[in-house]
Amino acid sequence: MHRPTRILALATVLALGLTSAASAGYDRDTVIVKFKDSATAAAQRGAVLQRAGAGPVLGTVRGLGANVVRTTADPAVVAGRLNRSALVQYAEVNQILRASAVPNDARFGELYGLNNTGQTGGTPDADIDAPEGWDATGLGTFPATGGAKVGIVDTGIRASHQDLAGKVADCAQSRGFLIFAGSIRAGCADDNGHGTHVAGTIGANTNNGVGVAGVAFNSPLGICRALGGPAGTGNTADVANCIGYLHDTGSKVISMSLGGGDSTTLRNAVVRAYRNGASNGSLIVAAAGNDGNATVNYPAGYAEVVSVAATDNRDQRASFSNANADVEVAAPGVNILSTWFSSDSSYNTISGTSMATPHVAGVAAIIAGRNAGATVTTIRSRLQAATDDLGAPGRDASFGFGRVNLSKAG
Ligand SMILES: [Ca+2]
Ligand SMILES: [Ca+2]
Ligand SMILES: [Ca+2]
Repeated sequence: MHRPTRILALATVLALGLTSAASAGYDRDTVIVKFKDSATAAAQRGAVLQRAGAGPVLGTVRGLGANVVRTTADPAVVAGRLNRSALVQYAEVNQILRASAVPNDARFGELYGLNNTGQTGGTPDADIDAPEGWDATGLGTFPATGGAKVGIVDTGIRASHQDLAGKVADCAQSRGFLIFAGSIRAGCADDNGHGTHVAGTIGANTNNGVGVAGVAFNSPLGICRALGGPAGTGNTADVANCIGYLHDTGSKVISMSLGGGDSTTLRNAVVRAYRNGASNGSLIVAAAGNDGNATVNYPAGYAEVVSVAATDNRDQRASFSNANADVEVAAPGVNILSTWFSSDSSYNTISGTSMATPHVAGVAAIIAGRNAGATVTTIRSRLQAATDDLGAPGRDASFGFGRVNLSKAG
């Protein structure tokens, strides 16, 4: 079916009030105790531990003389008992420290998709494990540069936004063939917001003290505005034109939060950019669609393109998210906070498979950055493996291989 189609940006706008919260915990099996220097006899120490419900000693803390002691009781209670002993200098619970790669961005705590502590009423850890993933992939010091370039076909970008400044490496538009006669033109300003939101999820300036964090914050962005029509619409030729531009300017990953009908031109653009999965190709990710049924949208539906479904803060399939055999991975897409186009310090919370797609593009970019020179086929298989299986065991229509998890990114 090669009917002319209008391609629609796939987002629905929702408002949400948010609170931030952080939970601290401690190891349930151990307690830390330091005896006074006067308590030298092992039998004496052992008796104190036994009365408090602790023991045996598992080890010591290097250079401090403190012991790590096993307990089957509540470590907080055990520590309290030990602290009442005249032989104990101090005792305390063995606290769990948060992953070190927690950035200082003012609103990071609202990004449940990156790190879910239950702060939006969801399930803790229903997230992409971004802090753990940044640590595991060597990004825990928040470098601003050095990542694989990500191309975005969308409504453009507010390049002067405080969380996007300096991110745009390539900027162009293809819009309205009656206006531009099919050529790529300069300029990628966003007059809609959708593209700026997507860009922030992929690559917002991170650990800069303000706003949000991006998944692949050290990736430069290639921006091509194809959805310049009313309400975030564009045509097949414009989208295909942008795919060609972003591939030719070196984007290793191309993110498309859009969808519509099948088209020979669109498919040919995807096939050309994918390069049969070779090392000179671009990995293409696209939104599965917001019809809430089994509809297959394009470009997601092409075999060359990774189709992305949306989850919520409880790792459930979003009610609007399409489910079909082509869905390849899932990511958070409900009530996602990101950068907005209306001012250099504006943010907005919206929903859609459009919002899930850039989470996946970010994970793919980090994989591509760690595997420079690898084939797109290899990067794609590593992306499929960097997931937590949800729903029916194995690949399924709602989640594909599962919700992406950056800490599994190889
Ligand atoms: Ca930021
Ligand atoms: Ca596909
Ligand atoms: Ca599954």
